[in-house]
Amino acid sequence: AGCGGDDAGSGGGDDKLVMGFAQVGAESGWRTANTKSIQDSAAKAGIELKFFDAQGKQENQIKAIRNFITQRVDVIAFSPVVESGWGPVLKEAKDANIPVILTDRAVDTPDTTLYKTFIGSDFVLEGKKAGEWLVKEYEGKPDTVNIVELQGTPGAAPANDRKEGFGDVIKADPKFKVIASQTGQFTRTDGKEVMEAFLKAHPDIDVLYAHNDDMGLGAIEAIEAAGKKPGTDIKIITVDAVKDGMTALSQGKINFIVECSPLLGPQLMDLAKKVHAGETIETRVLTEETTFNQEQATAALPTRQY
Ligand code: GYE
Repeated sequence: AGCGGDDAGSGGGDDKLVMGFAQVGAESGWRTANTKSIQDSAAKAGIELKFFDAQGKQENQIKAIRNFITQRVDVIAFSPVVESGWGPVLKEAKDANIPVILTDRAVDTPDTTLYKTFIGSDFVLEGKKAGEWLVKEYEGKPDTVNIVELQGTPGAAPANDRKEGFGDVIKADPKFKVIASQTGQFTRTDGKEVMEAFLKAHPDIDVLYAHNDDMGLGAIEAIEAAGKKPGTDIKIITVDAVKDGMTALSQGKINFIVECSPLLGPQLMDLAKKVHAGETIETRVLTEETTFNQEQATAALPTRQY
């Protein structure tokens, strides 16, 4: 890594780019697919990857980034657990002249010179797509629609933005009522637990909006255990479109999924190489995504990569 003679004696004389990557954790099927994409594409691109799993904790990620700075990696990439609190450590990386690439999730620091680019989805748009499906589904039906919401990790960009986008669309019609909204931490276990509590407190739930497939899948277990039919008695909208989610959608247990692609690895490696070579890159790289209803899920499943 690096330039100049600091690789002398390393044997092959190759100057491999070294990337430090601080991952959120392993909370969901999405995350597992994302980690695999990053590891596979680093290997393919000939990039040496120092991979760190922060187990859902911002403090762990900050420590990992400081370690990467001390080790003088060529590029630091990470998916910030939450949006706030990154100013100081990003400043340290900048002062050390190590470029930072944000992947998947955004930070809220106003100083955008602290990172080179942000690659990932538009989570507000995902929330809007979920809301738009719901508005269509209940078009011409005047009755109140009781909605419960399972939010992602508190403070995480996809949790904040998916809530916002959805809320913005459904607020246009007062018949849509969010009667309960709580975090399910993006995990199946919490999704199930919180849904159990929702079901006990509210006998009249029409719709569940879950910020990811895993929480939706956990909630399905709770709904079935309560003697109700997921997808029929309670309509379910989720985000991600991982294989397990798509399977449930094609079985009629979920009604609509907004896709969020975890396959960010190839683009990340490409951008890292460009940044390292001193090329200017776009400061925002958006992921291309679609949505799935039940028929579309059935058609897409056989070739689904994750
Ligand atoms: O939707 C969820 C994961 O940051 C986009 O994190 C990602 C989200 C994804 O835990 O399943």
